[in-house]
Amino acid sequence: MKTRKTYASVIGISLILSLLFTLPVTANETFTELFNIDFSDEALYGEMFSEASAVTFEFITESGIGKDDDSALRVSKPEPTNYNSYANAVRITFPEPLPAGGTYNFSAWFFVPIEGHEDKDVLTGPGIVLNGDYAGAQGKVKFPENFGTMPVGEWKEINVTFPMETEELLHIDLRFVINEQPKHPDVWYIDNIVINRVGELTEVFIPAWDLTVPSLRETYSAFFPIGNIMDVRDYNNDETLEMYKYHYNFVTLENSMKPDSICRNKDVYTFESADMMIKWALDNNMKVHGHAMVWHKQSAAWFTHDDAGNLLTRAEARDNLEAYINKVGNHFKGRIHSWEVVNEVFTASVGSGDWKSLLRTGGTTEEDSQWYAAYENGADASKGESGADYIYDAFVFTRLADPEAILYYNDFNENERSKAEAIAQMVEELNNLWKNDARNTEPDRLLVEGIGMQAHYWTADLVPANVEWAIQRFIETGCEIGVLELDIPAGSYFELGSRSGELTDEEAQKQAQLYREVFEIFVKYNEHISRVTLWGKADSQSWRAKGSPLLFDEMFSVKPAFHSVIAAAETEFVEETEQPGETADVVEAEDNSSAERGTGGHVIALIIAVVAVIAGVLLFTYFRKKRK
Ligand SMILES: [Ca+2]
Repeated sequence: MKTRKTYASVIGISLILSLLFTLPVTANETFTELFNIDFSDEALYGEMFSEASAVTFEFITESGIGKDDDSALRVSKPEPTNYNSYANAVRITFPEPLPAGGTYNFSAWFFVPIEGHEDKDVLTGPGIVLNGDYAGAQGKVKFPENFGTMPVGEWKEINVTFPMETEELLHIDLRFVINEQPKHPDVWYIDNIVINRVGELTEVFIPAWDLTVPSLRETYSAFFPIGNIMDVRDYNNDETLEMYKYHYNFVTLENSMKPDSICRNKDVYTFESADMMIKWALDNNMKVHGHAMVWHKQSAAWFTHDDAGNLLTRAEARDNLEAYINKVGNHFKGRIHSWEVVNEVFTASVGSGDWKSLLRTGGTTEEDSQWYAAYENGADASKGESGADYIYDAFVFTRLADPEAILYYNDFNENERSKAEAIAQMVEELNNLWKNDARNTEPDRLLVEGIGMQAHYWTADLVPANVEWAIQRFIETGCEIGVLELDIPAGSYFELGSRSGELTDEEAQKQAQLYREVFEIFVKYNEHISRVTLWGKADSQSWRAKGSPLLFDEMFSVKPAFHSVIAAAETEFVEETEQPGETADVVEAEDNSSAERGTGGHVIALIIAVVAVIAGVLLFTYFRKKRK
């Protein structure tokens, strides 16, 4: 049953249910055993198990092989290649999904034999992924949060408890976390999988998109496209796709075009997920932004290091960069409107100085750039060579691979003036280099044609005037500007971890005001703005969920920030047509008084609530019977 519930109806249900049901949460919740799998009977459980592409498994019986008995699941890799996490999992698919509203405890034991692992590094720990959502934000679907390491020659348990608040649980993937060959076992055993429900099922409020609210893309159609991110989990959800078509017309794939998704191992390219989602986007008249060719994170070791972990030389890394970009650029040619060629080459915050002195350089933390390190390895300073040269190469290789695509540089904290200045200077220098490059067959065309403002802002310190300053500076470079990753969480970066994911009314209003101010700036400069892309659809799905950074809340209902974004577009319209007496406040008030809060809404809410209570009781009774 898929019923759209309005905000009012959700409140209605909440109120009525709170009167009828009280479901106390006690310290000692009861465990109801759902599955207990000791691998002694393949006929009983065999159909629940399936393997991903790079592993095989068998139910084996052998003296002493199990955790406490003579049976276990043996998992092995036929080939010592492709260590991608999702390609090395064993999946348990439930005969019937475990219902949403339940909290579940999962326990399983893992064993890695000493034999065959003598030369391995310290093995990373095992873990589980719920519903195949490897990209899940905030650790909500991947457990445990700290995977630790895996001892060789002894059993290790993973034991995690997690709620399924709004989604039913279809399947659980048992995997090893790391994607690198030296840290991943080649043979392992799994035993004693026990799944319990903790406590009783609670009532579930399924979030639902309300497509009667104004469409973001239609509201901004006179100014610029409105984009959002997409990942496989979105693609697999019909309601999400319908909402996406309603509000957005520019797509950035959240993960599927990053180097570690496309080519974690040399010469092994994986385009299926990206191709699938790009086809959907193009079939629905959307533009696609390629994110991203070169980034120091979610990169691949082979670009810059040999199999033994030694840093490659400048020439070797350059060959790898060219090979990768040539392959990927050609594969997607004709389908990518803009390529984000290089992402985040500068350190988080920069001072003033020559842009090359402000870059991420080599080092061992995830904030360092291995591209810079390898390009520095063999650079001839007397010829002006440095680690920074990978940036220019990446743009040139992409231009040559896909000449139609608009090439972007992208970074964050671009609203800090010193960083905006460094970005602008780099872009200007790269474009000057290109003017005299023999490979340039279009003398009137820039190499770097777009600057991406990630626009990951914070309510605590966002100064809209600095956003405008950056836009003005970027316009001077001759580039178009893409707002590529907009969100505005409440508070500051340092407060995020301690937040609850709830906004006070005051915080919601402040956030709305800032959204309005930045959108008014985007509208003011709309001739230079190629698109505004939001980084996430609803607060609960955001990478910064605890800061509630988006336009829709965890029930997918519109927030004050949504109304202010709509109003920002209409403010410009009012000014242009000079209609006196019609202020933005009036527009906003009209939005707030829409039908979903009217008297009719209350009646509908009451009807839905009564139906929901009956359904809830039936469901509750059904599962009590079923599991006993
Ligand atoms: Ca066993």
